[in-house]
Amino acid sequence: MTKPLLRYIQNASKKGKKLLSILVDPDKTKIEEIQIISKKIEKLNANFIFVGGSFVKNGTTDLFVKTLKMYTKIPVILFPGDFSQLTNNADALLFLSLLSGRNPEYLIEQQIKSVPFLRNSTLEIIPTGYILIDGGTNSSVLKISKTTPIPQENIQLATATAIAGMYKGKQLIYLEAGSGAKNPVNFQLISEVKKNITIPLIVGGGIRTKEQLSNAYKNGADMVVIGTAFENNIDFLI
Ligand code: 1GP
Repeated sequence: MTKPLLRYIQNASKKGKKLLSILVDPDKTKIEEIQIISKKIEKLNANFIFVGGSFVKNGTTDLFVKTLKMYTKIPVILFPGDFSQLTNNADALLFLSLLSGRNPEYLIEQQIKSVPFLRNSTLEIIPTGYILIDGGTNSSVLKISKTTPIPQENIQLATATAIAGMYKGKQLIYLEAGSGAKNPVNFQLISEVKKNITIPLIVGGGIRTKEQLSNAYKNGADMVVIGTAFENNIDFLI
């Protein structure tokens, strides 16, 4: 895989090559399980492994990613719930701003807190506009961020938020229904956002079937992120 990873994602998006990322949460996965999980992720031909979660204990991510790196060459991208989850053992970081929310903690405070670490870090930093869409459950990200998601039917607001993110210089837009969402991001919303941005689009939250995965791709997702379905039925995509 060519580095930097953002370039790889941009090229894939231009060529219409669809990308898959598997999300693993250090809070839910034991270190001893990493070897077997890495094999399964390789079998799926996933392009990236995302590591992160809402309730990860301080210091856990470092050893977790280090161990992951012992068993797989798939690039690891941090998808942190907060700045304590940063580690140089990963390849890149989604530098998230929660654009759908109005909580300064996740718009700028966490980002400032990460600076002392990032100034001396080797991580590739990827500015990412993170947009929460109502997935029909009170997901961890909603509880932690104390923000209101955009309703699925408010396609106009979701699209304007994504465009504003692009104008602000974000390199990726991530439409998130929340981990374990009852309803994944609806296809009209994906399609409308995709039509209106020129940067790659990530979609995640509540995708549990091959059909939902291919619908997300068909409607414009350049990358799909799957976590819960992989945890529950590790073979569902094979
Ligand atoms: C959550 O988008 C990811 O941040 C993945 O969601 O766990 O529902 O697959 P799931």
